[in-house]
Amino acid sequence: MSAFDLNISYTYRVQPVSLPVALSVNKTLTINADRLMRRLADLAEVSPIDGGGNCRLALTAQDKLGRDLVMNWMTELGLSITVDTIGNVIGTWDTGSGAPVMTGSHIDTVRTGGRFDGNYGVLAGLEVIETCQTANLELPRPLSVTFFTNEEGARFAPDMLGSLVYAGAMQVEEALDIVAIDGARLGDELRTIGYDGSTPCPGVVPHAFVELHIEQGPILEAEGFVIGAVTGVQGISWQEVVIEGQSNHAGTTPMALRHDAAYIAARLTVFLRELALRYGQHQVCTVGKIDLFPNLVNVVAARATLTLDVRNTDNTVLQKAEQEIADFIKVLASQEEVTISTRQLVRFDPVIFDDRVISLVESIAHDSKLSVKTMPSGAGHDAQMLARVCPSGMIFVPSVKGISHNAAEFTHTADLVAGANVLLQSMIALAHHDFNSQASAS
Ligand code: HGY
Ligand code: MN
Ligand code: MN
Repeated sequence: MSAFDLNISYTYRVQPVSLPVALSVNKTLTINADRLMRRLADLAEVSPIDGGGNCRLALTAQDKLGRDLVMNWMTELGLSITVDTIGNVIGTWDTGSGAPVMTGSHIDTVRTGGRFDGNYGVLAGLEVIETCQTANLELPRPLSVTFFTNEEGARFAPDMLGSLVYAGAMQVEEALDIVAIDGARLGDELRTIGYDGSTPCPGVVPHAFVELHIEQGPILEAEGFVIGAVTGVQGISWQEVVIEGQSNHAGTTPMALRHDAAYIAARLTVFLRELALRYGQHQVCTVGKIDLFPNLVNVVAARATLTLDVRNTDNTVLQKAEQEIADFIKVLASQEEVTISTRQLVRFDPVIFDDRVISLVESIAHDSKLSVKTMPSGAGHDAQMLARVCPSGMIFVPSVKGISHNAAEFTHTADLVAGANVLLQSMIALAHHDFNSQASAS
């Protein structure tokens, strides 16, 4: 199986059971909003970009600074901290016994990252633990908060890499040899920033995993909901396409004699947009990265290297889209007399979260008088990898105008606090829940 042929078919469907929300949910307990907002502001100061966002590409010096800050907070809370062989960092409050209830997300960003994507889920997890500690809550299980390595996949593909290795779906040796878009080897970068840990992967299997994240889309805001009880994550297909044309003089070469890689890349980009519009529903296609060679004003481009990001909640439709794109590439290559090669960077099937966790999030939101909508996630998340090994789910809060992967990313404080309180109650309830029996330990 190639490193990136991750087309692991996956079903983790259990019979829908409704968890009694009354399960030891300590309803009077709430998080400390000022403390959460202060930590979000402090982390946003680490490698800021214009407009209030961040650029902390995975395993760069900037990522290290963010990691160091969050690890300091974990240390201040007296958590036992592990760094594993792919650089995932896990802080655990060792209360109770047995497998922990885990939350977490990521603190690496894209180049135009917002301050909430990933960061919010990690810092809310820290806040939940500190709230429980301060209340001297007696919990039957430990609570862990994790930041996973390279969730974004913007520098090293695939995305959600740290949680993929944590869940045992990729060998760490394979992951360490991945080469970045800038040519660096992942294992070398991990060592350079000092996060080449020794804790083995796959990691400890959590009792349950729940991730809090901004929606990064327009739905919750447009429909007036505060909480999203996430049902799963859509399928993701990333490819790198290399078009080998022929450099030539921009002024002297007749149009009929050109093998123009830039023009062919443009035709492929238009084809993807038109395919997504033709399919409608959940189909999305993006060409996010195009590199031309020699990339000069008066030279017909010899080579174009571009990335295709194609997603759908329905795997069959996603496969149909992939096939259509492959067929079009073949037609383009013969029409334009060029060679076009493709390399699969990522292929993740759609993931369905555990009904018991979905219904727990829903009922806690209801119980807290928060409007809640069940919905799939358009973005990939670490929870989709943890779902391979334990009951997992996610909580969404609205993104203003649905903007993300953009410094203008914003979520109102009241919604951030509401989401963190739903995470608090969810983790407490999960700590008390015995998945092997209908009744729950009260
Ligand atoms: O690509 C994604 O969906 C995520 O932001 N890594
Ligand atoms: Mn994210
Ligand atoms: Mn992201």
